[in-house]
Amino acid sequence: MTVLLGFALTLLVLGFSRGLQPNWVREEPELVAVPSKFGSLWPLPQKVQINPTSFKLSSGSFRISDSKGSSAGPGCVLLQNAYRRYFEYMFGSKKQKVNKSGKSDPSELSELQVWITSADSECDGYPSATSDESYALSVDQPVAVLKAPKVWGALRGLETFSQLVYEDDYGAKSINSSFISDFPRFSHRGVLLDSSRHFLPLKVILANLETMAMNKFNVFHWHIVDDQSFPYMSQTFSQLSQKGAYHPYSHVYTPADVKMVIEFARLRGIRVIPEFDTPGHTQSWGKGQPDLLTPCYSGSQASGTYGPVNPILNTTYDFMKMFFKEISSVFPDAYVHLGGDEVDFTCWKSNPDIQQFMARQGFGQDYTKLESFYIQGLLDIVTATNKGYIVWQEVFDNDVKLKPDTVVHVWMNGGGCDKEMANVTAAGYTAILSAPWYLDYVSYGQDWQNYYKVEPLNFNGTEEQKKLVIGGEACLWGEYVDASNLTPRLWPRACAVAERLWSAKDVTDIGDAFNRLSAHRCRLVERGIPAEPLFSSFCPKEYK
Ligand code: CP6
Repeated sequence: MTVLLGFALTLLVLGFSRGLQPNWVREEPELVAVPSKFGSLWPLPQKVQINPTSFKLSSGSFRISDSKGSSAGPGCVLLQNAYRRYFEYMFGSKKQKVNKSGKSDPSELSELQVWITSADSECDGYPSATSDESYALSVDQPVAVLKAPKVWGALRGLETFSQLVYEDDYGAKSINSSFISDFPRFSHRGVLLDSSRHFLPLKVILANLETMAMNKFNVFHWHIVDDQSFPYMSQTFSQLSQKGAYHPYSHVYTPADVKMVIEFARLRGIRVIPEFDTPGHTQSWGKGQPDLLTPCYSGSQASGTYGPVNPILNTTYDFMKMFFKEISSVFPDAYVHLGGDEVDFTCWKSNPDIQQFMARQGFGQDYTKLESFYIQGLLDIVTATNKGYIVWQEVFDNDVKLKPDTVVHVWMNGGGCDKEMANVTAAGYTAILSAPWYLDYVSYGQDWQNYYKVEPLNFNGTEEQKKLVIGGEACLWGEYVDASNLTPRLWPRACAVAERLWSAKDVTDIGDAFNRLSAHRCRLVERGIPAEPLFSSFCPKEYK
């Protein structure tokens, strides 16, 4: 038996090596990364001019400092933190001797001055959907200057500056004379992580936020709870995580944990948008909140299993009122994500009380009407907490009455989602796109190129409609992802989405993207992020 199997395998291997490969092996392009004229910049800034003149940077004398006219001074913790962070990314954490000769070397760049130009730097605020992330960077003698209206632009510009620094052939840090002016194409550039299918330790979430900042992402969509577990520790309903988390102490996010995520993200110009997905995807809620879920029936008997949130009880809405009141005060962002996806009607259909309610309301057999009834109630509750909301596309598809500033999150049909984008924006709603960017789905080869080639505005619609597309999100659902594989699965594949959402529409040269992304990925590895390789390659500093 073993011999036979071995023989069959040998044949298979021989077959493959004789050119009988399936075409997914042969189609792999033979790309070798070569230097791009844009170096390792990622995502590519809107306007880039890199000149041949180069300056040396020495860790002993180089400084990042507040410019004289800046509205953010030494008291701006956000900027001081960022200066330290980027100094270490450029030079490492080892202190080197200060150059005490006093003579200034004309080929050396000694300073980067950061100049916040608007009277309100927003240093102590939270980033928002309308934050100004623009900046202008001039790298020239005698000092480099980074000008930005707000701290958010300064953060993006510091990342860009750090990406311009390279090691010359003798190992000395250098930077070329450069002029860059930059701003994002889309304002909503997100990454979804799912901490319910697997608990994600705080360290993993923070490392991901750090990597998001390196790619100018600005929204962390925290799909924090789902069917499988409820790791959010609620202060109002402690039983939810007590009973619903994988482990009541080790696999929960305490209020202090959540605060830390929010502050860590803020310091990097990243919004934290939590998703509390209802009425479906709520099995874990039921464990700590009796009567919240719908009892399913088999025949005339309750079967002991539960379905979506029970939409016909007043207690459901009382609970949601208190729960979202807490959420609205814990999470500072102006938006919460309310889910509303993939509601399975089987259980609702089986329940006699629900059937009776349907009849009384005149819903007939149309369970989308019941779903809408629930969502409508929920939206009113959340509106009363002064938050805006994002919902998955089904909520729009089911004709729920939405506030005009509702954001509809399009996730279905991958490349065939153009119709949905057209419909959502034709109805006047803002949209974010995720359908082509499900990064938990893995396949052989350079799938980043498929993410890269997406053009979010390639749907039939007016200019007015296109303006309603505020961005997109790369989604890493958690069924097959935990702390062991999250980072290399997400990076550098999410980088493709980052550039599509930040850079100009005509930045589509896949060869140049490959060259820059190869170098950018090596930089991620150098910075301690275990990002997977794009293809056969080596990094200058991978051997340690
Ligand atoms: N979980 C939740 C999921 C998904 C959705 N919502 C999902 C569906 C299809 C694919 C991947 C993920 N795992 N809550 C849909 C938005 Cl292919």
